Amino acid sequence: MVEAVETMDGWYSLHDLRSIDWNSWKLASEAERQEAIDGFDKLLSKWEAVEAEKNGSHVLYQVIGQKADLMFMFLRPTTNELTDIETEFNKSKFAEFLIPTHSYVSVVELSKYRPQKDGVDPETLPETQARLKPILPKWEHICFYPMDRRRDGENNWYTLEKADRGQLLYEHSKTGRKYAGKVKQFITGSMGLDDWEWGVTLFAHDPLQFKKIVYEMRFDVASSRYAEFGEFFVGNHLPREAVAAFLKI
Ligand code: 76R
Repeated sequence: MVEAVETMDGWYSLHDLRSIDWNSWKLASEAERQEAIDGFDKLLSKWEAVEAEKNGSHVLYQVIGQKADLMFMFLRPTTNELTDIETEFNKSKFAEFLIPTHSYVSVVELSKYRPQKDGVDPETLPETQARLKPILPKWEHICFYPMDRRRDGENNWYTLEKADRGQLLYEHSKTGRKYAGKVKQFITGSMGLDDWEWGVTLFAHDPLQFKKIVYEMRFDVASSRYAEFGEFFVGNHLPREAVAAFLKI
């Protein structure tokens, strides 16, 4: 039996994707639409206040293509707070015009593959805590997809020794670091929480950088031999101030 790796786990994460029912939105009265927009703005302000207090974080993106229209990513200390957000949102006027299309539950994860420096537990470091409880960037573009580590005959991540997995992830991280300032990544673990093993959420100023990093990483052994990928969702940032104009009929 090979050794697992200890993970450091931070805030719980919910990716929540919705489509807008544009027909019923158009058929609604001006007053109803305004009520929906105002209520949504209130919710966004409430979530912004939580973020300002560093008790969580969230982002909102407009999804490209037909998989959804809106993608939220919420981070909170507990899963109860995530269901509270969902329930309050579902009861809102705006939600009457939304169709849930996809969701993903996970938790911000860092792993302890690297040997401890000077006997200091990395989890106690303020920089680790900041990465486990991050304020999500509001960069122009987002890319979200789930992935698994392969367990197929010779290509089984889960029968590799820990040191070998650590080495492959170190090499993977060298590719990742080439994209410093261009791509920001958040790895959320979802074993026991959702259908895949990890969620990958990337932020970029230029969406082409998603294609470049994912393409380049396909050649890292950690991905070429040991990764399986799910559906991709890509979007453009939708700031609170732009929501009313986006919804205007
Ligand atoms: O601890 C760290 O964050 C630094 C080293 C590092 C680890 C341990 C790291 C760095 N990653 C790690 C773990 Mn990653 N990462 C992905 C994807 O599309 C693909 O081929 C893979 C999807 C991307 C794009 C990406 C980007 N990484 C992981 C894990 C957990 C593995 C496990 O435990 O088995 C997954 C699933 C995963 C997947 N990674 C980086 C990046 C980038 C950009 C970096 C550099 C971050 C930086 O140092 O700034």
